[in-house]
Amino acid sequence: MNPIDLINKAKYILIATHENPDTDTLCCAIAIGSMLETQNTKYKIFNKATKINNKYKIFDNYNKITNVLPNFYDLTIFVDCASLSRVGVKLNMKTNIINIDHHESNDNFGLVNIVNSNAVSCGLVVYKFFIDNNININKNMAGALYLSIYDDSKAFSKYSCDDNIYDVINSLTKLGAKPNELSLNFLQNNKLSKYRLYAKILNSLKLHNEGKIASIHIKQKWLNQTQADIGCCDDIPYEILKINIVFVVLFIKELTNGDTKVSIRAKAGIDITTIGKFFGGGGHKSSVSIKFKDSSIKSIKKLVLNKFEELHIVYKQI
Ligand SMILES: [Mn+2]
Repeated sequence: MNPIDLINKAKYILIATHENPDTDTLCCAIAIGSMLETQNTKYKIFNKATKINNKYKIFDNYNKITNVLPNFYDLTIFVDCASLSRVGVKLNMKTNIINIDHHESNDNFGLVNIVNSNAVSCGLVVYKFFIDNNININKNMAGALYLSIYDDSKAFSKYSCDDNIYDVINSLTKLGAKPNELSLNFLQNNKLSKYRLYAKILNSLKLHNEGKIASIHIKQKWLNQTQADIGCCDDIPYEILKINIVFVVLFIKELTNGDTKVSIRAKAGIDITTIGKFFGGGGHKSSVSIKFKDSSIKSIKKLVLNKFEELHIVYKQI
């Protein structure tokens, strides 16, 4: 099945992004939305969140992002979602589905699956989709793809960045992405509340296994105290990984519904996929996320640390 045919014959398209959105999922959706706009196709970008960071206002079609599902849509394009459930709500599954992603754990849930687990960002997969199908990339699309690649590659610092990424970035800047403008409007535009929360998270830092594993956490009450959003410090595990003795970081978050999420990040060369799989989570080789139906940070931390010990992940791989 050709994805372009599916897009052309659709009357209303829903672009679905994942829960607790990051820049990759939102910017991929913005880029695809821009493409639909140029061909006058009706669409909305769905995200479960009630509030989307207004940094994304720099994109023309920011107002297409909504947490209200349209009454009718006949095609759903998922971006940066390893599974249907990543969206966080039940969507109309009677539509055709195009699944565009880069997660190793993607279960190919679409009618069409455009999945490349070697890509450091879903933005790279979307870029290739545009190029392969001779889709014109305008300034809005180029800027969005630039940011999605910049953010998911952690500023081109991840081990999985290959030299192709620089060719793509070069081409995106030629197509109108302006790194300096984007950096001023997007990267240097954080709220003060982020740093209030950052300080609390840094204070929670504990080292385990002679410092090879570090853990940090967020408590719900800190979000109230600082008025910060839960996702605004998602870059902090990468900061902790910069500590020379640390190889793995556990970032434990109390969620509003009483569940707990553990995001695990590892230095290049350490494969933590087995930990993710064991606890029913998903992700990539060096980054997995797991949800627990339990709100005790202490007991969950112990559970995960014991599993690391049992599987000898850190010791065997260093
Ligand atoms: Mn991604």
